[in-house]
Amino acid sequence: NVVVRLEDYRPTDYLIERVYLDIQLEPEAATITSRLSLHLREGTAPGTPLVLDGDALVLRRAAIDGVELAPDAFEASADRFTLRAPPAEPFELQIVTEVNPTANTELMGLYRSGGNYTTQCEAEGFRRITYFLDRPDVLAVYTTRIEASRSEAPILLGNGNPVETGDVAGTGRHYAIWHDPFPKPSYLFAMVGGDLASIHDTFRTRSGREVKLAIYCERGKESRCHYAMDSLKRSMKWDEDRFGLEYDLDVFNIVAVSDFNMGAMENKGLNVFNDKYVLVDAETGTDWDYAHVEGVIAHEYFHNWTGNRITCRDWFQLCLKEGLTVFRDQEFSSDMRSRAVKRISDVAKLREHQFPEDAGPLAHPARPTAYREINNFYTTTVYEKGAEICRMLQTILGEDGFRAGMDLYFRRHDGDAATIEDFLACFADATGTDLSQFALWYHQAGTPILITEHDYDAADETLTLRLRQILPETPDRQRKSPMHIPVAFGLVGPDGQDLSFSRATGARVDGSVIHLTDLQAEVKLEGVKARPIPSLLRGFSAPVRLETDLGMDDLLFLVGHDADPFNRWEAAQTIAMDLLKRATEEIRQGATPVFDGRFAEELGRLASATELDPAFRALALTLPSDMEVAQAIRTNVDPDAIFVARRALQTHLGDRIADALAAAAPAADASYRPDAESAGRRAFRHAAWAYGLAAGRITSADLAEAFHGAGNLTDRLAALRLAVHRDLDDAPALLEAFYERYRDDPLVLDKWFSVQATVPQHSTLERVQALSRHPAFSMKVPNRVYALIRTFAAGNPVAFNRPDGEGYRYMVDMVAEVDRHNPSVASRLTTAFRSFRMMEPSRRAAAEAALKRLATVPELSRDVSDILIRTLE
Ligand code: HT7
Ligand code: ZN
Repeated sequence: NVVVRLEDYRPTDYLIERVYLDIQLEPEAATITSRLSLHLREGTAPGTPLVLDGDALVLRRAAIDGVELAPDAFEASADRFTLRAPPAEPFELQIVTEVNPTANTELMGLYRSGGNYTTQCEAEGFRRITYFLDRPDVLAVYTTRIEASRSEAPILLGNGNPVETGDVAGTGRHYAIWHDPFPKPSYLFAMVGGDLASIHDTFRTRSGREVKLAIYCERGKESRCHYAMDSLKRSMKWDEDRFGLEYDLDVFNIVAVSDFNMGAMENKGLNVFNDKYVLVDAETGTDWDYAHVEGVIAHEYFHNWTGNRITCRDWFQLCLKEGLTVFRDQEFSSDMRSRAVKRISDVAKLREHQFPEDAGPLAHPARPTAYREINNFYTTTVYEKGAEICRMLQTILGEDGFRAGMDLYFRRHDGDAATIEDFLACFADATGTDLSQFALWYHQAGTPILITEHDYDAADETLTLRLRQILPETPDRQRKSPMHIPVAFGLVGPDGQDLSFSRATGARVDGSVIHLTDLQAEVKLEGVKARPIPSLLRGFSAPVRLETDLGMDDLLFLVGHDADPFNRWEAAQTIAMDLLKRATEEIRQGATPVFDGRFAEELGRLASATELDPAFRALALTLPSDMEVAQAIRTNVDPDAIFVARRALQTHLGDRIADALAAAAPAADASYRPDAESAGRRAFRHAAWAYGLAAGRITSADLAEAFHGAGNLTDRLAALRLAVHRDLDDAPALLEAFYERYRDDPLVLDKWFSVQATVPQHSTLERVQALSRHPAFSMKVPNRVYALIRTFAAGNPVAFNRPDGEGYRYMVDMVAEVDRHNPSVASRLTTAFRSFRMMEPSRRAAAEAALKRLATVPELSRDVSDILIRTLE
C-alpha cells in the first residue's frame, strides 16, 4: 500500500509528443500497437531509463525506430515497461500489447459492455491498454486507427475528428482513423466500437462553425436520446454566452453504455456515458432523471474547457477540474430551471453526503496531499465542496471579478496541466485580491462551524453581530488557521421587508457580505431603523454549519417572510431539525414527543401560498434527512429513534396541514412535460400524498388508483414508493404490476430494486438478500449493485444499522464479493461505513467487528483496503 504524496511531484524525464495507436478489436484478444514519439526533457541526463506504467498488460513486441529491441534492452512486467538506455535523440518507441476486453470486469481500460467495446481511462486506465507515461501532465497529440469485424462493430469512434474509414479487403473487417489535434493526457483517450444506434444534429458555434453532434446507444433506444441532445445544444450555447467558450472540434460524440462505474466521462470529443444519464422519456424516466441527464450532459460538455483544454498537473489537483465543472453545471441548471430550487437541492445534497464525509474518518482537503488509491478521491468533497469553493470565490470577487479571473485562467493556461495555485493566481491577478487566506478552503479539511449572536440597540439604531468560527479536528490533524468565510446577509424588518443600514464598522462588510477572516469578529451596523431579524448566510454563501441565536419566533417569521428563498427554506429546516432532535431524545427516554404547533401553522401557510413556486413549496415540506439528523446529534446515534421521531413529526404535521395541501395540490397534467415547472407541480402533489398518508387522509386504495392512473413514471413511482415504504395493503400488487410493466427495462428496474431496498424496516435486509437472487439482478452490473446494495447501505439507515449488526455483516460480505471483479464499485460500497463511529456503542462495536473481518479477507484490492484502513484509523 504505497502512499503517493504531492510533495514528491516532479515532472517526467521524457515527453511524448505524438501517439499513434492501432487497435485491433477482438472479443478476447485485442491487439494494441502504440507508436510513441519520445524525447528527453531539457536538462535530463541522456541515457536516463524510461519507465512506463502498465497494469495487467501482456507485451507482444517492442521496437525503437522500427528495430526490434534486444531482450536485455528492456524489462517488461504486467505493470511496468523499462527501457534501460533510451537514445539521446528523439525516437519512436513501438510497443505491441494484448488485452482481453471480455474478461475485463473492472470496467477500467478496454472492456466489452453489451457486446460493444468501450474504454475508461480516468484516472489510470490507459495503462491497462498500453504501456505509457500514464499521468495527466504528459500531453500528446493522438491519432487512432481502430479495426474490427464490420458485422460485430459497424460503428468505430475515437477522439477528435474523423479522418478516414475503409474496408480491409477480404477480411470482413473495416477500420476508422481519428485524429485529435489538441494535446491531451492519456486519461482523456477513448475509443468505442459496436453495433450502435444513433441520433444526429448540428450546432453552429458563435463564430459560425458547424459542429456535427451524435448520440449513440443500444439499438431500439434511440428515441430516448432526444432530451440529451437538446441538453447538449443548450450547454454549448450557455458556455458561449456565460463564459465565452466555444467548442473546438468538428464533431462531438456521446456514447451511452450500460456497464459503467461512474456517471460519465469527458473524453475529448467522445464522451462516454452511463446510459442512466442519457436515456429518458416519459414512460421510462422520472423528473429526477430528466434533471440529471441535463446536468450530467452539461457537466461533461463543460469539461471540454475546464478539464480538457486546461487539465490537471497531477491527481492531487482533481478539484481544479471537478469542483469548477460542478460549479459550472450548477450554474447552467440554475439558468435552465429555478435558481432557488437548484440551490436548495444542491445544499441538501451537500449536507446529506459531503458534510458526513467531512466529519468522519474519510475527511480530506478538497486538494489532498496524499493518496493510496486515486480512484477513492472522486469524492463529494472534491466535487461538491470544490464547487462551493468556486461559488465563494464568485461571492467574494463579484460576478465581474469572477469572470475576469476565469477569462485570465483560459488565456493564461489554455493547453496547460495546471494546479490549484495557478487557478487562484488568475483570480488574484485579475482583481488585485490577496487570496492566500481563501486558499485554505482547498487545504483544510472539515466543515467549519459558524456561531453567531446578535443584539439590537433601539436607542442607537445599531445592530451588533458577533461571529465566531470553530474548525473541527479532522484525520489530517493539522493545526488549523481561520478561514475566510463570506457571510451574505440581510436584515429582515418587522414588515418582512429588508432593512438598510447606513454604516458598518468592525469586520469588513462589502454590500451585503460580511467577511469573517478571524476566529471571531464583531460587526456594528448603524442606522437600522427597527429591530431586525438577521438572515445570515443567505444563499448558503459558505459551506459551514451555522448556529445562530435565533429563537422559534424569529425563525417562524423568516419562514413566512425572508426575501431570500434559500433562507426561507433554511429557517423551516432549522425548526424541523430542532423538533426532530428533541423528539429523538424523548423517544429514547421512552416518552412520546410533543411538537410546537406553530411550525405546522407556518408551514401550512407557506405550502398554500400559491404565488410561490410549487417546487420550492415541496422542498419546504421535506424534512431534513435521517442522515442530517444523525449528523446534528453527532454521538451515540440511534437510527431507529430518529426514524420514529420523523414519523411522529410527519403525523403531527399531516394532521394539521394535509387538508390544506390536498386543496392546494395541482391536478395532474393531461400530458407529461419534463420542464421544471411541471416537475414542481408533481413534487408538490407527492408531498401532499405523503402528508395525507401520514394523517390517514389518503388510503392504500387512493394510492393504488394514483399508481394505475399515472400518465408518467414520476407519478407512478411516487405512488409505488409511498405504498411500499408505508407497507400498505396494495404494496405487493403494485410492486408486481410495476415489475411486469418494466421487466425488460434495466434502468427502470433499478428503481424497483431501490424502492424495496429503502423500506425503513429491519426486515428489509432479508428482502434485499432475496432480491439479490432475483433473475434481473447481477453483481456484475454497477447500476444494479448501486440500485440495490449501495442504496440499502447508504439510503436505509434503519435496516443497514440494524441493532443486531446483521446489516453490517451483510455489507461486508457484499464488498468482498464485488471486490473480486470490480474494486472501484466495491470501494464505493465500503464508504457506507464512514459514519459508524457516531453510532451508539453496540452498533459501533458491531460495525467495527464487521470491518475488521473484512480486513482479513485475502487479496483485498488496494481500493477497498485504502477505505478500510482510513475508516478504522
Ligand atoms: N471525470 C470523470 C471521473 C471518473 C470516472 C468516470 C467513469 C469511470 C471511472 C471514472 N473515474 C473517474 C467523470 C466526471 O467527473 O466528469
Ligand atoms: Zn467531472
